[in-house]
Amino acid sequence: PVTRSFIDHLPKAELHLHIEGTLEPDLKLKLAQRNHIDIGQTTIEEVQQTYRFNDLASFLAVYYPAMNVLQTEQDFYDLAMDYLQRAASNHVRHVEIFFDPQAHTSRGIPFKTVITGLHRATVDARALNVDAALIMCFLRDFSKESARQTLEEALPYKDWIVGIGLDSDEHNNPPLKFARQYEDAQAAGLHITAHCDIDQKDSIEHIRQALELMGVERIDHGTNIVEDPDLVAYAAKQGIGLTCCPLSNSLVSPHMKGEEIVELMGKGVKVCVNSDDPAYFSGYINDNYEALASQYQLTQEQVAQLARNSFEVSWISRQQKDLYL
Ligand code: ES4
Ligand code: ZN
Repeated sequence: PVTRSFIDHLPKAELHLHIEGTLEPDLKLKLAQRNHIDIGQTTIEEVQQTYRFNDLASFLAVYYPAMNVLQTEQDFYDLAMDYLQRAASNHVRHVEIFFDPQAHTSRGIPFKTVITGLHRATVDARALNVDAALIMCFLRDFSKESARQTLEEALPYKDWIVGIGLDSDEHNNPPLKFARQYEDAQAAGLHITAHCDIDQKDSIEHIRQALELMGVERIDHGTNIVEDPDLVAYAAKQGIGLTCCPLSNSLVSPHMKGEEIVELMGKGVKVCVNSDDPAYFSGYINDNYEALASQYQLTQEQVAQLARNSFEVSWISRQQKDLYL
């Protein structure tokens, strides 16, 4: 049996974490007050009562409007710093943080405000013994023209960004929609990953496009790959990372997909465990490890393998990986 203490003390990397999804009810209320924004709730309990979702769409409908409280550079700094402190206490040694610039620029917040605040937090995180990098995501339900414009705005800051991701509503928004932007980002030296959420229409086709046609290095979620043995073999051979999120899975589907995670690990696919949107999905990274390990009776060796995988598929140098492993 795996104890919580074993999980707590295991050094780990977190590779699937939306910074906007770390907005806890107390910070949401504090920022609403600071920025004179009426969010319709005034207590933590009232905010928590809005967190009722049963699928991706109902979650995203609560998630995006809440971001209105984020207005200033300091707001983005405070958001990221609150998360990074929790990451440190979860023994996260390296984190690659997703952010959604279009969720902010589309409501009039300058790109520079967002990235400057987040970047300043990643610098200050070094004092917490957390190495932090940023992954810029395109909103896949926005146009490819909007993605192109966002990439253009980001390129002057490319030294502050380690890679590109794809998130939000997957329905009828395949990875290939952004093939050109992914090529351009790669040409600029950025790593690439994409969400293929669990149990979506066309899951396998989206995973195939992302892996075989676009050459992504990781898939975020992506556990539906088990349905296609050829793709599983390809992922194992290429060292593709799957960034799984058990508690997130269990909130948008009946399962945390533990059987799939264990099966993929057994087939040599580099799966790892992450928290996705921890303020909304009731748990940070160690809670995700604990839920998975207890519900599926993982061994200590399997849990340690998941943590090793998280460093292996991270976007740090081989030399830096060897320091953690
Ligand atoms: C997300 Cl669970 C999930 N799926 C797609 N996009 C997202 N953004 C934040 N969480
Ligand atoms: Zn996600």
